Amino acid sequence: MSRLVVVSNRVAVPDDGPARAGGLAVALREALQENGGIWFGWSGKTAVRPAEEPAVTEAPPVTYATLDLSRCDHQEYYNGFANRTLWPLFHYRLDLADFNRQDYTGYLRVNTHFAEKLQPLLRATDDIWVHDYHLIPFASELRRLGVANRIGFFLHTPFPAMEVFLALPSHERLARSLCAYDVVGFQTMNDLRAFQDYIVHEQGGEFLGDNMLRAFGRTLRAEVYPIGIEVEAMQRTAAHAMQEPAVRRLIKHMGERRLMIGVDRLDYSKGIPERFRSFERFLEKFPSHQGSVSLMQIAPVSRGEVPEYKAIRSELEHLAGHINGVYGELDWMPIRYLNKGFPRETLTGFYRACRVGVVTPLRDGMNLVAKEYVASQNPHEPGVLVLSRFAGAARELDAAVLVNPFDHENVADALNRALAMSLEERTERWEAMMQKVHDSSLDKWRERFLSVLRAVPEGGYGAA
Ligand code: GDG
Repeated sequence: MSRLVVVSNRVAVPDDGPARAGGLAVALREALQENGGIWFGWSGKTAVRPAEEPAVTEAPPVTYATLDLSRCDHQEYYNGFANRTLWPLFHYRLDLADFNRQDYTGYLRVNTHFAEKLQPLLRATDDIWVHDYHLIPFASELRRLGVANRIGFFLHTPFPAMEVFLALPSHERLARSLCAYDVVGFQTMNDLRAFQDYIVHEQGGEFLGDNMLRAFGRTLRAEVYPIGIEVEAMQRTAAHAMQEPAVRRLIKHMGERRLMIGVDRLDYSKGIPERFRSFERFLEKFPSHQGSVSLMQIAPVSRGEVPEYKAIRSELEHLAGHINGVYGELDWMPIRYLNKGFPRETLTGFYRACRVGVVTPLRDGMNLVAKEYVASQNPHEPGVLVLSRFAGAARELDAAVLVNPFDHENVADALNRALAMSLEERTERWEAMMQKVHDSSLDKWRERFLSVLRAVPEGGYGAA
């Protein structure tokens, strides 16, 4: 079997400690361990004068190779084009997208540099798997350097509707770069259709059937691979986690009162302010829940240097303060807003202890929290998932209580309905969702993608 080379913006180097390795990192590491390979990408560090060559950590059969970024590259590539242009645009936030040519140049520069540094480490038979919007041009840069290996790409975010993508001044260049891959994976059918639509209607590409596309002189496979979680591990952890001190403290403190939980990186795509407003409407509309139901929102800070992320942080502090000030009592606070992260085990215990999981992003590629909440439930007394129809996860988890996160009235009603739901209905919905969570587990996602990538004919589909 050929080696695997994983390329992602951040690399989960084992030396960084177990805390950083989320489910995805573990799954990718396992794939690398099976056949040996390289995990290549940014170290997460900036330097005034970054070393020319990658720092290498050997953990046979896996090699971790990382590069530092200069401050300017970090600003233009990461904080700039990736997180202030592509991220908002791919999440339908044209109002927040900043189209700055200098950032775009920095984005291309880093992709070129990374490709040049990976190329000497490659063997002709390696299969290369590139992840996410930071690295869209990576394959075209490798191709320019003569790399003819199989290269796959998975987009973790949504791919926006054609009219939105067209607003990007560099849309054609990025689409051309996507077509330099042999396999392009999306989270949902919606994303795949948006991509096909753009390729066929804007670029005159051809849909060949069987998920094959021909455009920009290349033939590629574009398909849906919904990402998942490590289901069994999560179920086991959640059952044990009820004994965790933090979880016991929470349960003891809550007594007879009931909790709803939201867990999100502090990001405007996650709809947290809208969620708080809906929760306020819920308290106003159903006053019997005042004093007896709280929303616990865990929101570790992310991308703190990007101005829009600073703005949402202060908006949330203001909103939580306002709602707690208006509705709070001496012995009850409606919103528990925690601006920090928790260990994974504690988090699964929190999921299990909370009657309602509130996952209401305005737009999300998949949203793993939705699947984690479901997998963490006690099978004899499962909680209810309230899920945004704009999360990729809603395509599979249609047995959740689906909501429109922009409609506070709708979400308030759904929260009330979730609390009132009979055990029978909760169990029925939970079983249906568990089935879906199993069907698209993280292992299955990885295996499906890699088996399709490995089936690409030598020299690519064009050569077949
Ligand atoms: C991108 C796409 C897609 C959160 N707080 C804590 C913590 N987390 C973990 C969750 C979950 C992960 O972070 C977040 O995953 P999501 O899927 O919800 O969201 P993104 O970070 O935006 O991820 C998304 C995903 O890629 C995968 O393809 O689903 O659509 O945007 O696993 O549990 N983990 C710990 N403590 C916390 O406080 N330990």
